[in-house]
Amino acid sequence: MRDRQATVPGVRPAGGKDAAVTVKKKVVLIGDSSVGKTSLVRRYVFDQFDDSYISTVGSKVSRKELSVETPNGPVDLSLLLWDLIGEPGYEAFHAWSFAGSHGAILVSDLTRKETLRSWERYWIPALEKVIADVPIVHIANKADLSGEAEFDARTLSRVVAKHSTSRPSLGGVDGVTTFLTSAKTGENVPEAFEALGRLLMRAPPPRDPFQDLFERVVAMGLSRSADRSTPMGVLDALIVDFCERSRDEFDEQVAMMLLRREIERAGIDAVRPTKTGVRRLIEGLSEAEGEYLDTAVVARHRERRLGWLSGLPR
Ligand SMILES: Nc1nc2c(ncn2[C@@H]2O[C@H](COP(=O)(O)OP(=O)(O)OP(=O)(O)O)[C@@H](O)[C@H]2O)c(=O)[nH]1
Ligand SMILES: [Mg+2]
Repeated sequence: MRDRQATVPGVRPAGGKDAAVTVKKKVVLIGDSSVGKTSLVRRYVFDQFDDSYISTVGSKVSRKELSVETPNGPVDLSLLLWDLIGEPGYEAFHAWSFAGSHGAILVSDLTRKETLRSWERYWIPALEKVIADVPIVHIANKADLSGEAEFDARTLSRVVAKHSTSRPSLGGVDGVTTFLTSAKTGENVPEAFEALGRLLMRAPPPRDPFQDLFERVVAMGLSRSADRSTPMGVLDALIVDFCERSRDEFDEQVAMMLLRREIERAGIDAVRPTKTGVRRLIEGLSEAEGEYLDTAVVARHRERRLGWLSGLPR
């Protein structure tokens, strides 16, 4: 995300009442597949719910405006909600997406305890590798299925307390950072997002102008060392490679839309990609890049990507 700084439309003395300030914040929604990340965003942004399940390929970004009370008056907050693929195999893409985030929403599924365990096993360490101490709101979703629950609010709080102690801004000084939600009924959904909004406004503004750049460099380093020994690993590398190399051409959202289209055209199931499917994607991406890049550059990209593929077993 390029525009990470607060935008201040209109001139207003600092600290005045009736503030006309809009602050933009990038928030990542993370957690295992099918915990309900997309459903939570859909409920919060559009007040809708859908029982069918379509796994998110790559990422989808939605925007939600809200007003947050601060000691200096109300602040208009624009949340850019990055809803990410929940498959932990997309390590490089996750690292790449985390860079520049101001906060996170960690989601688990109340009916599957392993989704809570994977916070500690995968999501929290992955996030901490890329970004510094950012506010996090912790959600156990599908509260409407309480009869099938495999853990409760106390277990959730215990897990959160364990990893919050070393991170001061996660301590929830002025409020709750854990929620039992239901994207289906809407229970606690706005409350959870609004709690993060308040935490974001409480946390100190980005201190270091090089922080974004630093996080991006860390993320790219992690992406390069990610496992490419499986079709999913190569697909993961391809997604980052395409997004990163099209940064000069167009916005990340556009890159992701293009990628999703090519992934679909290649007939790839992002949960179980095959070598043949990934090869088709490489050719599709070359074709797409041919529309706006030099032939020599397209050929270089294609060769590099086919090189990753050649490391895979037949
Ligand atoms: N009963 C119930 N079902 C839910 C709830 N939230 C989501 N679901 C269902 O759970 C399934 C998965 O939801 P998604 O929102 O697509 O999950 P996700 O975390 O985005 O999954 P990935 O994109 O694969 O990472 C869908 O069938 C949803 O309808 C909820 O609060 N209650
Ligand atoms: Mg999803």
